[in-house]
Amino acid sequence: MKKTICLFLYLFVAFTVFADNGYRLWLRYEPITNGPLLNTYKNHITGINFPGNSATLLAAKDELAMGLEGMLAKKIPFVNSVAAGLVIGTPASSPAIANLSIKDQLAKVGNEGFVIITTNSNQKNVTAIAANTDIGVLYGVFHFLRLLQTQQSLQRLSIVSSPKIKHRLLNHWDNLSRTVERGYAGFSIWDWHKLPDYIDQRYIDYARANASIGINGTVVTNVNANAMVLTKELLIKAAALAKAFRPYGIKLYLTARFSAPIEIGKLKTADPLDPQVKQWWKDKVNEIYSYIPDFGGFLIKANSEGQPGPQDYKRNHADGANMFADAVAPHGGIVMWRSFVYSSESPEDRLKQPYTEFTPLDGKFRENVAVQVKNGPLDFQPREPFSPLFGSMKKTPLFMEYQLTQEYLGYATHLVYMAPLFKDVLNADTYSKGPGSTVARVIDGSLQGHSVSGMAGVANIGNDINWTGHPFGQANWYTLGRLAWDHELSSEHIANEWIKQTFSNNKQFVDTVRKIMLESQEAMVNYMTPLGLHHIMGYGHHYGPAPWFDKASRADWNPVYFHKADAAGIGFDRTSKGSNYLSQYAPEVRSKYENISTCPEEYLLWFHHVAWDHKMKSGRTLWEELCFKYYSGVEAVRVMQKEWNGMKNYVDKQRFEQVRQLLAVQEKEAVWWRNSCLLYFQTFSKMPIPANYEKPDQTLEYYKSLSFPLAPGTGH
Ligand code: BDP
Repeated sequence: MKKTICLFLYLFVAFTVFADNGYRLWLRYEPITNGPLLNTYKNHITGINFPGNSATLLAAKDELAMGLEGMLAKKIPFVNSVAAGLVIGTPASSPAIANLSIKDQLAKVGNEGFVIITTNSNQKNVTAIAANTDIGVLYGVFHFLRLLQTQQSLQRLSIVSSPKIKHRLLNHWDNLSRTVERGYAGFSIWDWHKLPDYIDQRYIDYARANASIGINGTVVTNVNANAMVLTKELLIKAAALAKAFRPYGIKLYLTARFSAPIEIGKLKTADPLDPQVKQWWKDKVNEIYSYIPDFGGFLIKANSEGQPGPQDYKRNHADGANMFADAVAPHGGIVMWRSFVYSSESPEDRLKQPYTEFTPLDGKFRENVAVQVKNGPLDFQPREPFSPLFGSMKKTPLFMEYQLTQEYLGYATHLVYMAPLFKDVLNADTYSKGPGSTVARVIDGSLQGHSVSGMAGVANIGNDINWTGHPFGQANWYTLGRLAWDHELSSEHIANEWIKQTFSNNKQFVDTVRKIMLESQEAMVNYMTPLGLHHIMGYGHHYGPAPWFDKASRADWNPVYFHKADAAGIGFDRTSKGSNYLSQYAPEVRSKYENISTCPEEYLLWFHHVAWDHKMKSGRTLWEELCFKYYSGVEAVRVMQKEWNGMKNYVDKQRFEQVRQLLAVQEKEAVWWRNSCLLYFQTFSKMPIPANYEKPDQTLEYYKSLSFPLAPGTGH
């Protein structure tokens, strides 16, 4: 009997210590193992003075109680005393907060920000978490828990924090059938069948995770929209989701199918200038608000990749967007109109089309319309220059759209930390109002003085136990929220925060894993699309390399359209001698890229068709450099593997093993990318792969013969 109990206890301890399925994300609240620090926390926090009982404050209290109990291994009571270590609330909810002289700080933080300061009561240090609103308090509580999880001192805090961007959003490309377009982490977490009566705990945990990083909106349906979500039955289900999210400050948005008035409204047209159509949308919107009083608004993909839109009726994007804007305006809703458009009829360089269609409409959109722009001009490639729309549309608020799901970045099998990619675009200078007109200032609204601002990430979330498939995919979700809150945070800082909360505060672990993360994007660029190559992946599913593919129904879906390799060289000439895409940028940007000698080599083949024997800065020829880059990409993954293997003792067995296996797949696929791309491009360059490199172990014919009919992410 005794033995059985011992064995049980042993297994229990072993399981809790060594297994972590990743479900808790960065909100793990593990016991703090640093003894002296734990003691200072315990001495400091003996009770919580936190009056108030709104749904949001109750959520904050629950989170705090759970977090503190987990980290301090002790229940911390809620007390009336103001000297017990923590006082929390708004001036309205908490007399203790109302008594503090923090008016100046509170005046700075607006409706969502918070103040965390160290004050004194009866000679005891007290931490005050204060805000103007309940949601500000919740954000403050999450920030405080982050300080503890990352083991910061509580001695002299003076934090005044508010979001730089107003709408901080996830975009789910989730279908009502629960497949996820470009989703690699299982099925959709929205269980439409069981809604509205069954509220899965996942919805609450999703809301907690989002609130912890400041995300305040979610578009729950695919941009390739299904009109059915606008029917009463589905709207009632959506309302149940909105209700679950509400205490966490998260608004629900939907995608609207432009042709819905025909499909579900039985009208003959969806013409945005038709009075009946306008009325149909007004009625529909009123109905939505009757179920969801704080409905956020619509995200719309129109006249793109076969989706219906205003151009079907010879109207333009502004006509379309404004119709929706007028319908949601009385309720305070917004319209996010996507600029990701390109037409099959236009022979124009595909990269030029969004600018060509949207720039003339600048100033023609209603005030509650934002144009949502993908970070780059093409489509979420491992590396892209910034979209020229960020510099050209000055009168329209522009939302940033990033893709967290790794459609073009190795699915959920490759480790790639996207903060450097996101920051690269944010830091880019558009010069639209002179030097310093960075994309960050465009999208936070400060450059042009817009009060509406937004940043969205196409979610990488599914019903996999750890939400994102790859344990490191969680870092990209985390990054989106943190950067939308404060785009000045560095990639290093965000990585540190995430690693410490998600895994461990151990310095060696943090330093090694941060290095892996920070180098991961460059590694991927090198083994997939170095030197400015782009869009050379498999057709349709976008899995793996297929630079040879030329059978798509439209030219600009073919990799050969994008790399233009021939006997003379490789790359897409987008200078004034080529497609003149560069004319869409300010002169300062244009001239830098136009000139092959000043064009950064990381974008060389994005902008120029370059001879195989062109001398690169390294002294190598272009062909040799291409080989060098592809081989370095693979080498970098091998280094990542070695470094991760050295982390075995610092991480739970389950996640260690997952990452180890995934890195092995990544290495294999990096080799596949390298070999097939080089063997294919070699058919044009006719130059040898330098002898000191390992030789491709398969032929080009073999790589070409591979097919992937079951690749995930393409179901509808
Ligand atoms: C492309 C995806 C496609 C999306 C489209 C979009 O392949 O599935 O519908 O982007 O953003 O990259 O609308």
